[in-house]
Amino acid sequence: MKPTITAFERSPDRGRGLARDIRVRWALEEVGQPYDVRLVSFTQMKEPAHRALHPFGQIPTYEQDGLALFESGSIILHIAENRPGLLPQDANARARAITWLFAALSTVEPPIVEFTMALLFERDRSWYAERQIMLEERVHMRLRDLAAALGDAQWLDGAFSVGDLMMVTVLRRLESSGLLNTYPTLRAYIDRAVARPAYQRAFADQLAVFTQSEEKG
Ligand code: GTB
Repeated sequence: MKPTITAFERSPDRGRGLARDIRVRWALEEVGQPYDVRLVSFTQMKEPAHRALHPFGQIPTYEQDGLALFESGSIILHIAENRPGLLPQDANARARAITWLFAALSTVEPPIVEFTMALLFERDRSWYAERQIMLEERVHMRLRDLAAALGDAQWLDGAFSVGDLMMVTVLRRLESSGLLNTYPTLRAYIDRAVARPAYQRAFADQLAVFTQSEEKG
């Protein structure tokens, strides 16, 4: 059975690859697994039928053969563990790739999300400018260390893995902020990753959903 994932019926990012179903789409494309997509509105996401799949009423979810998962990290790890292409065979290398997946989610993503959410929703607050300096520096701290860890390598640890996939989707959230401008190796890392045919297909499919929703009005 093909897996079914959920995605925004009309994504607030206008299909620019920022909603987290891109991670799942990209992982499925990398391993060559066809899938179906069920689109959900913001209202449907909070209804019992969707909450039965996702306790927090969000996307993405993943269903296949009686298994239902939520959390993009858990979903892409499941995909990577069940089909070749995103995790190395060697046990230690595999553990390190999974470590980068966790690092992306628990060490790099939180300051990026906090920074970008403040940009979007807190601009009118009296304390915005002062706080943003601190949030920006927290992001830079992670970007500096990540750039040092990557060095001149193509990927974070050997071959492209689930860790790179997650890290790149996390970093892409900074695209419009300009914060990546002073990290040429991270810029090249992201560009290398998004040039992968699997990413291109995932992006095009996500964008098509938004374009079609606009056409319907
Ligand atoms: N930790 C969960 C995971 O990794 O799967 C987080 C899931 C999550 O945040 N889902 C968001 C959602 O369903 C969509 S991706 N939000 C609706 C809600 O909570 O009611 C987050 C997102 C949304 C929009 C943009 N954007 O417009 O740029 C970027 C990211």
